[in-house]
Amino acid sequence: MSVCVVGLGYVGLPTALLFAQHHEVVGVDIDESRVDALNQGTLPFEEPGLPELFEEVRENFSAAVAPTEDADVYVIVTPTPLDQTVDVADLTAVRAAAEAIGDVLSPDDLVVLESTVPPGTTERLVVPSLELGGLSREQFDVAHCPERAIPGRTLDEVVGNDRVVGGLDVDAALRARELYADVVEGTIRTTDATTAEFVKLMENTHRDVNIALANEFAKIAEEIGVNVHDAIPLANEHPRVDVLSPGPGVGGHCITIDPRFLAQRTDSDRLISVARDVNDSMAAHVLGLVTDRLRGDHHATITVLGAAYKADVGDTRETPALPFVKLAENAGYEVRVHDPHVSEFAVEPTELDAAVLESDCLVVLTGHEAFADVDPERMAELMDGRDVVDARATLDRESWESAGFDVRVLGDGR
Ligand code: SAJ
Repeated sequence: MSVCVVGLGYVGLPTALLFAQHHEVVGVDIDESRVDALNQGTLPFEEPGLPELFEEVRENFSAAVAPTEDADVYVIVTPTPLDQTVDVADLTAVRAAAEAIGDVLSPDDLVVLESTVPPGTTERLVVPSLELGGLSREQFDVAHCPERAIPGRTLDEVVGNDRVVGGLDVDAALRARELYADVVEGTIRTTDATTAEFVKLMENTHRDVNIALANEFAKIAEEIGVNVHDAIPLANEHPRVDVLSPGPGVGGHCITIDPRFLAQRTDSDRLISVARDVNDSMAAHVLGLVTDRLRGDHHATITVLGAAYKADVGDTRETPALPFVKLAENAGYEVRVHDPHVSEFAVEPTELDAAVLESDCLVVLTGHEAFADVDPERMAELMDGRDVVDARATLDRESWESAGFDVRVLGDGR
């Protein structure tokens, strides 16, 4: 069997390389430089295990800028961003991929959509786009198999997690299940395409709403004089409670966006929309903690530790650091950003010592393990101020306080 994976991003490329352990795979991307680099043996981003897998499957994998007609199976893994002007999914890339596949599609081929989409998209957009190539719906199979992998553990999760496959009909679901069974060790459940689309959006919306709840608990704890980081583990001892961790907001390409894909299809989204707003409000809340520390000195210099959207990854998509930096700059602060995982991050300087030199306040926005190892004594030598706001409860408070710092942790009202 020959597989063509369209979209070589954070999920598409690892998935394509996993398929290449079993099949001939052509990976397609509109970014010519990415295609050239891959054909010359260079990976476009970091992901644990990916270099080793790439090396192993090089003979079975090639990259191209357009789908090949030789494939029997096509998998679409293109981005589905939010069109911010109208708050609905921008399905341009999915439509373009389906139309390009439609041009080369043969009878009996299988097309699988992995991209996260609003309910109904597989049936109402993917199928008609494929049909533009000349075949009709009865001549090919279509299924939706939403990805469930978390960046930083993509390979382990693609292989290990259970999956849901929704077919436009039973045959399509069974064929798609067979395809994924080559690489997925978890259980693969079959359903219809729209249910599979809904399931994916429910998963990320569930996480967003639960993070919002943790963030609201953090704000309440500050008001009532309690440390939420003491309270959460105690609440989580209840067998049916699992409170997540508060933070400066929710980032990443999925959780910030997917709840809106549900909202665009319904008016029954009150809780979902409020949760989004709560999470979006956290950058301003953290800035409020900073302003309290700096006692209104709006000319102070702030050093942000962490540009990535979450711990120990180099991914800055939808990072809460960006709104925080914008708000802080608008308030008059000079802001520097340091992130050891994000070398290309546009804000200079990126070296820690230079970033903190003569700074008045440190603000931890990402819980990178590396930040737990930062030496507070060294920071005290370099900085002018002694204020720290830790929005991820990452630093060892005692050692920073012994070095003379005044540490404020998000959610600690004591
Ligand atoms: N976060 C918190 N508190 C928490 C957990 C997370 O503030 O307790 C923040 C993180 O710092 C980050 C954001 O939420 O900014 C999202 O991080 P995440 O680790 O929860 O999720 P993602 O976006 O990296 O990956 C999610 C996963 N979905 C779920 O866990 C339901 C992943 O399984 C999906 O495959 C992925 O979205 C996707 O592509 O849809």
